[in-house]
Parts: sequence; C-alpha cells; structure tokens
Amino acid sequence: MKKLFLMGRSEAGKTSLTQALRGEELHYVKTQYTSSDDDTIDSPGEYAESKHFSAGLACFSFEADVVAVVQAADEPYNLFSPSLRSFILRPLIGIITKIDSPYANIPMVRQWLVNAGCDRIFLINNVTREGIDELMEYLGEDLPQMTLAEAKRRQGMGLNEWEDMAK
Ligand SMILES: Nc1nc2c(ncn2[C@@H]2O[C@H](COP(=O)(O)OP(=O)(O)OP(=O)(O)O)[C@@H](O)[C@H]2O)c(=O)[nH]1
Ligand SMILES: [Mg+2]
Repeated sequence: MKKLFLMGRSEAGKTSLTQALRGEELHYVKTQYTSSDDDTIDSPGEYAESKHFSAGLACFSFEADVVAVVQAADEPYNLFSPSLRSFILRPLIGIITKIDSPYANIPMVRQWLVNAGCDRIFLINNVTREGIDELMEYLGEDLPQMTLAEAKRRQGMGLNEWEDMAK
C-alpha cells in the first residue's frame, strides 16, 4: 500500500477522506497539526494557505510514497501554482472532493490540478464513498522497490524513479 500525503486548503475534505479510506463514518475533526498513521499523512489546510508554512509541506512529503493535492469541487480559487510538481520528488496526484456540491465546477478544478502537474486525478464524494474504490485500487499497487544505482540510472535517462521504463 502506498503511503499518501494529503495537502489542500482548510475544509477541502482531507480528514474526511482519511475516514472514508478507513471505512469510517464521517465525523468532523479540525486538523490542528500534521499527523501520520500507517497509510496517510494528513496536514492542516492552513499550511497550504500560508506562504510561511507551505514549504514545510514539501518536507513532510518525503515521508510519503505519493503526494495528493486535495481540492473541493466547489473551491472558488486555486492555491497551488502551475508546475508545483517540480519541487516534489514523489508521484503527484489530484483528488477532487465534494463532487456532490451544488456549486461544484469539476472542469475548472481539474484544470488547476492538470496545471499543477498531477499524474492522475480522482473524483471523490466522501459522504457516499463514490470514487473511493478507484483510489484504493491505485494506492494498493505498491511502487517498485529499487536500488540507489537503479534510481540513478533512471535519472540519467531523464526519468523519474517511479516512471514506467516502457514509456
Ligand atoms: N458534501 C460533502 N461534504 C464533504 C465532503 N468531504 C468533506 N466534507 C465536509 O467538509 C467539511 C470539512 O471536511 P474536513 O475533512 O474536515 O476538511 P479538511 O480538509 O480536513 O480541513 P482542515 O482540517 O481544516 O485542513 C466537513 O464538514 C465534511 O463533512 C464531500 O465529499 N462531500
Ligand atoms: Mg483536516
């Protein structure tokens, strides 16, 4: 199972997503600090919202196998820069939550995540668990283990360590 790091603005649905992934009923808990369990690292939205703290997110990301930008489908503006992935040395995915919101604008949020450089984008409703199985399937596939020599060989070919050699 890949360990997932979640970052996104407050109320984006990160903690709810961890509950949905664990099969729990949703219960609101404000995230006060970055916390880690076996499968996920959850961060407070204020880290993504503050210039001073946002660099810390990159540091936490090194503890994870995959980094997710979580954005609710009804967010009115985007916090994440284009090409964000260039300073994260992990696969980057996008997770769009609250796809059930009456104010959802999925094409707009998807475009923000594409611009950030996300490899894959998942659409999730944490309340009904729509989309959770697809995300679980992706997380269930372990990343290939490799030696430092193999990682360097890939870098020498201009590939990220986790990229498929066949591409
Ligand atoms: N309708 C709907 N509500 C959701 C969904 N996901 C989360 N929520 C609600 O949105 C609110 C905020 O969710 P949280 O999971 O606490 O958000 P967070 O990103 O962890 O926020 P911080 O801890 O402040 O960073 C809660 O009231 C959730 O019940 C969803 O997919 N659909
Ligand atoms: Mg939270």
